[in-house]
Amino acid sequence: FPNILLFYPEAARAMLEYRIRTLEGALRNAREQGYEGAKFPWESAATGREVCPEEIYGAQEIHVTGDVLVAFEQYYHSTQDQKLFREDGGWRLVRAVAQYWCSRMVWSEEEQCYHIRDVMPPDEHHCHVDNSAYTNAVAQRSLTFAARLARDLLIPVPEQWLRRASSIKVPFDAGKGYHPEYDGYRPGEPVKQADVVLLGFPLMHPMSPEVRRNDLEMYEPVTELHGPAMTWSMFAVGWLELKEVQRAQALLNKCFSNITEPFKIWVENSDGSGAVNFLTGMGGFLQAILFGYTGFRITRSSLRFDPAFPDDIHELNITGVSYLGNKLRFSITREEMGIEVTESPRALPLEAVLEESGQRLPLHEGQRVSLPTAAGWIQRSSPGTP
Ligand SMILES: *[C@@H]1O[C@H](CO)[C@@H](O)[C@H](O)[C@H]1NC(C)=O
Ligand SMILES: CC(=O)N[C@H]1CO[C@H](CO)[C@@H](O)[C@@H]1O
Repeated sequence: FPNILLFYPEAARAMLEYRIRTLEGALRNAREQGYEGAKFPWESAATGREVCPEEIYGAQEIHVTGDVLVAFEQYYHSTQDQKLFREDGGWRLVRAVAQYWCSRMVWSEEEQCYHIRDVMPPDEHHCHVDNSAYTNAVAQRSLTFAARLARDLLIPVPEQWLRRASSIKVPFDAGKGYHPEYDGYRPGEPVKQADVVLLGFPLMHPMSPEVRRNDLEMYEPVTELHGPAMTWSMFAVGWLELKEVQRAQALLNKCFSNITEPFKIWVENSDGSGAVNFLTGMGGFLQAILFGYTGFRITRSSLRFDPAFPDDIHELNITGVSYLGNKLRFSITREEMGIEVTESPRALPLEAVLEESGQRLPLHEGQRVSLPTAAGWIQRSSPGTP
C-alpha cells in the first residue's frame, strides 16, 4: 500500500474503498467477538467476514484493524482528499475502528493505564499475550488519527478517544531502553518476523534514535533466519534511518536471495515453502528501496526525506512521486539532490525545506531545484514564501 500510494494515489483510494465496501462484515466480526465497532479480518475476501482457515489468527491478530487505519491516515496526509471521508464512507469506517479499540481496551487499576489483553502480535510465534507493543501502539495511532480527522471535518470528538490514546500502555523497558514485544517478553526469546521494529517504520511511533537502535539490536539476532520474506526489509529501513548503510544492505541482500526464477517472484519462506508470489515480501522490498534509501516519510504536514544508500549505488532517480496532487521527480547522489515538480494540475504550490538551515526553496512546475543531500521535507508553500 505505501508504495502504491506514493505513485498511484487513485489506486490506493480504490484499495481503501474495498475496506469501506467490506465494513459491514467487519462490524459483524467485532459483534460476534463481543466488541463494538469494526474488526477487519485477518484474511479478507468479498464480504469482510473472517476467511482465515485457522481460527487463532482471526481471533487474536487484531493489529490488522489498526493497520487498515494507518493506510487511511497515510492516504489522507498525502492527498488531503476529504471527500473520501465526508462523502464516500471513510469517516464511518474510521469512527468504527476507534470504537472497536475503545471497547477492546480494559483499564488496569494496578498500572493506571489501558491494556489490550490476549492477542497475537505480528510475531506469530506468540499468542495469548498481553499488551503487544505493536498492537497497542497501532491502536493509539488509530485513536489519535480518528480524533484529528474529526476535528478537520468539524465533527465533535468523543473525549474517550483522546483519553485512551494518551493512557494506553506501550511496553517500554527504561533500564535497557527498548520496547519489550509484550508483557513478560525476555530478551533472547525467538521471534518469527518483524514485530517491534515496525514501531519505527511504518508506524513512526515517537522514540529517540538510541531506542530505535536498541530495538533493532535486540530483535535482529533473535528473529528467525528463514522466516517470512518481508522481515529483513523492515530491519533494512531501520538501519537506513540510522545511516548504517552496510548493515542495511546486508539485510536487503537476504531479500534478494528469495526471488525465484524464472519470473523473479517472491516465495514466503527462504526454504521455498509457504505462499508463492508472496506480495508481502515484494511490498516490503519495495518499501526498503522507496522509503529506506530516500528516507521518505508521509507525515501530517509534509513528505520528509533523508537519503542514505550504500557505496555501490551512485545515483537514485525516482519519477512520478505523488504528493498533494503534484507529481515530483527526485534525482539523488551522495552530494546533491535534485527535486522537480513535473505536473501540478491542482496548482497547489509546494516548497522544499532543509532541516538544518531552515532554508526554503519554492518548487515551480518544470524547474529543477538543487539541494545538498541532507534531511528535509516538502510541504505546501506557506504565505510569505518568495
Ligand atoms: C537521473 O536523473 C538525472 C537528473 O535528472 C539525469 O541526468 C540522469 O540521466 C538520470 N539517470 C538515469 C539513469 O535515468
Ligand atoms: C526458494 C528459494 O529461492 N530459497 C532460497 C532463499 O535464500 C536462501 C538463502 O540464500 C537459499 O538457501 C534458499 O534456497
